[in-house]
Amino acid sequence: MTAPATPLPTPADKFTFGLWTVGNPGRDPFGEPTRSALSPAEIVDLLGEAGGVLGVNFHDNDLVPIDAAPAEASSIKAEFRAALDRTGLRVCMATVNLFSDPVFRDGGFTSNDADVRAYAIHKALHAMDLGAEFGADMFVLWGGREGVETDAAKDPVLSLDRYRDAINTLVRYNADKGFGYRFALEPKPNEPRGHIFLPTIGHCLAFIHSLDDPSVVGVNPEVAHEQMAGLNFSHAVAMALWSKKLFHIDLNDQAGGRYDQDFRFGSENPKSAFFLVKLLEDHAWSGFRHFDSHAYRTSDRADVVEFAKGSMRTYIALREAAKRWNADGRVRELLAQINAHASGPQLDAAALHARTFDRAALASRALPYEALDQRTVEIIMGA
Ligand code: GLT
Ligand code: MN
Ligand code: MN
Repeated sequence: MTAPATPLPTPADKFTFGLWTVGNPGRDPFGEPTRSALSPAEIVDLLGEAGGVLGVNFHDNDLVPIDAAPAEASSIKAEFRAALDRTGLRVCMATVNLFSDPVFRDGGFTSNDADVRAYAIHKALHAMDLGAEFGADMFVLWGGREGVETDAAKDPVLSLDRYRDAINTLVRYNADKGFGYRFALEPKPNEPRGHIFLPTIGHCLAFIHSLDDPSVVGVNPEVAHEQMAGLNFSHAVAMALWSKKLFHIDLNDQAGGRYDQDFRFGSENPKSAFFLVKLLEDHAWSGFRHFDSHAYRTSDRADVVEFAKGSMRTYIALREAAKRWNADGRVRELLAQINAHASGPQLDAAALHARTFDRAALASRALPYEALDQRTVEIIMGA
């Protein structure tokens, strides 16, 4: 049996990459870079080479260094724009770096220092200007430094007030300027802080309802981040979908609850990646599929191109597998058996109170989940 052909990626697939992902030079906490740094324009060209990519995303300082003089900023922007024009890529999402500079050593929006909090908001407003200049309409907020190592440092309730006030300010600026951004909060439980505020999707969803205008704020779940918290990523995404708050997604992979590995999507847990893709496709989710991952530190530029291609190929292969799963005769037969009693009358307390049940009969209805899971694994493997 020959494996089914995997369609090539096209911009309609809405695949995007960050400048910091394919541009990652291979630095880690223990070692220096293993690849040479690429300019923003060179990164766009690399993505153009990968083929079928819709767009590129950036932090303010991925594009314009934090200390750049105005002339340097304009020439970087001009080169970047020329690269977008020659590759046909667009900017889909912008974000702000509130984690690299030492000024943010104790956080930005939740720093104990009012001047640092003010600077963080100022920097985010300027990052919104920059993203809007390139047509971005999605703004991600990853608060990697918003947290503590010791709970002696901050009152976490006060910190949430400060976090909320900062986001309210960005949302008001967005409305005043007519930028049309939607904001996506990205949780992570730890790293680089010992404990990060808003550690999971559930925390973010609850927090959003405290905002003055929750309508323009949603979430950006990242595979690795929920898995670091030991959670089922598809369930986190389902909660966001169910709440109509899945604004963006960061696709990558992770081997268990360790440091954030940002591996290529589907490279570590293809089965959970399958269920994620199936969930997004079954619910016709229309957002950007952003690969927030980087190539192994051992890769050279050519292998980084393979990494980018592979990320998209895996998504498409899993989407094709999900179609096969939905159409598969054996799957349908098993689902029909499993769901034979799935619908019932409307819930009514009086009727339920009075009803009698045959517990033994209910407990003996067939649930062939082993057979269903095995069939799933075989479909994923193309067996
Ligand atoms: C950083 C982090 C990512 C976030 C990026 C957006 S920055 O690379 O590890 O998960 O999505 O700020
Ligand atoms: Mn991310
Ligand atoms: Mn990550």
